Amino acid sequence: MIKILHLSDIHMGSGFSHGRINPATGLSTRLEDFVNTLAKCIDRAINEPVDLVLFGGDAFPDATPPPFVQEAFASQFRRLVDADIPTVLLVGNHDQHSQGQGGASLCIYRTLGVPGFLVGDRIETHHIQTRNGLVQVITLPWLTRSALLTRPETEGLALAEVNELLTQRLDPVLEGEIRQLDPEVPTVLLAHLMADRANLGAERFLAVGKGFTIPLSMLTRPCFDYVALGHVHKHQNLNKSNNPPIIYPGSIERVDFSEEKEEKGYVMVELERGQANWEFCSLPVRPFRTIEVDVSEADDPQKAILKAIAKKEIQDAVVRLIYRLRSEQLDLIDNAALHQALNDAHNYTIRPELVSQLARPRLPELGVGNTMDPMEALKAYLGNREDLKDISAEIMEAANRLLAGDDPVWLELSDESASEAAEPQQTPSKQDSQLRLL
Ligand SMILES: [Mn+2]
Repeated sequence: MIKILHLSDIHMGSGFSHGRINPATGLSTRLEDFVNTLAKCIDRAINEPVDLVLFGGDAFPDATPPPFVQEAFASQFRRLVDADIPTVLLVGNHDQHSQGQGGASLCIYRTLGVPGFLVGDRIETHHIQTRNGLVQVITLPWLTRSALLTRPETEGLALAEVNELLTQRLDPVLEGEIRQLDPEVPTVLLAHLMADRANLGAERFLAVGKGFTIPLSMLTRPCFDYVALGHVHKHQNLNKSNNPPIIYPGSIERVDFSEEKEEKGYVMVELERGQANWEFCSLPVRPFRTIEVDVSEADDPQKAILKAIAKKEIQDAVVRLIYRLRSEQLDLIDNAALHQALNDAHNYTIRPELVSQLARPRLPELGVGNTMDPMEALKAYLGNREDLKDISAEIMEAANRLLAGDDPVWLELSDESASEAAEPQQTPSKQDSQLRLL
C-alpha cells in the first residue's frame, strides 16, 4: 500500500488585496497565509510520512512570480527533499509561459536536478520507486491547442470544434501511454484539466475562454487506480462509482470571494493496484465573509448596517460590506463608525450601492409602465408632499398657465424668504405668505 498526499492549485502570490502589509516583514499577510497553509500540507506529508506527494498544478498566479514568492514556495517543497519524499509537480495553465516550452516556474526544479522531484510538463509516464513500492504516474499538463494541433488545422474552426479535434488527438496519445503500463503496478493519472462534468469554482473566472474540456469517459478507465486532478478550486469527486476516484482537491486557500463558502484542503490516498481509499482533509484557512444588506427601506440606515455587521463573525476574517441605500439617505451614513465596526476584520472593503430610482421609484404613481401627463405627475408629486399642502392649489394653477403658454409665469421669493427657505425648520404657512404668483 502506497500513501500519497495530493494537493493542487496553490496560487501562491495571489489575493494580496485581501491582506495587509506585515510591518515586521514588509510582506503581504496573504502571502503568509498561503505559506502557512502550504506548510500544513507539507507537515502532514512528513509526519505521516507519505510515500509520494502529487501537486496538481497552478503554483502561482502566473509563470513569472517575483523571487520572494518563488522562494516561499521552494522553501516549503524543499522540506520534502530533506525528508526523501518523491514529488511530482504538474504544470497548470497558470504556470505556462508563452515563451519556450512548458512551465518556466516549475521546470527549474528539473533543471537544477532536485533529488526526487519530477516536473510534469508533458504527457509522459513516470516510474517512481517509493519506500513502499513502485508506482506509475502519467502526467497530463494543461493542454493548449498548440500542444497537439497546428495552426492550419484549427483555422476557421469554432472553439467547440477545436475542442473536439483536441480530444481526438489526445485520445491516441494517452492510449499510447496506457499500453505501456505495467498492469501489476498501481497507477495514477495526474492531470490539470477541466472535465466536462466539473462543478466550476473560481477557475471559471480565472481562465474564461482559454480552456478545453476533457470528456469524463477519458478518465474513467480501469487502468487508473486514482485520478489526481488540478484546475477546479472547489473540492469534488467526479466519479460517483468511485472506481477510480476522480478527485479535485481544490485550492488550498481562498483565492477570492467566489470561494467564500468552500471548504479548503488536500487529499490523502492509500493506493493499491485495483483500489484507492481517499480522504479529504480540511485546512483551517482564513474565513471570508460577505455582509450584504439593503437599508433603502430602513428609517435608520446606519443602525441597520451596524446590526448586519454585528450579526457576522468578522474577527480576523476578510470582509466585504455591501449595502444598498437611496441617494437621499447618504447623509445618514457615518462612515467613520462603519470603519470602527469593521476594525476587528483582518481586511475589509465597504461598497455602498445606490438603489436605482428607476427600478424602485419614490412614488409608486410614477413607476415604470405608468404614463401620465405633466399635470397628473405634478399632482401625484404634490400629493406626497405634506409640507406643500397649503400652496399646492396655487402651484397647480401656475403650472397650468405655464403649460398653456399664455403668458410668462414667475415664482418669486423675496430676499428675506429665500434665506429663510434654506432652513429646514421653515414652516409651509410662512413660505406661503411670502410666495407671490405674478
Ligand atoms: Mn488551473
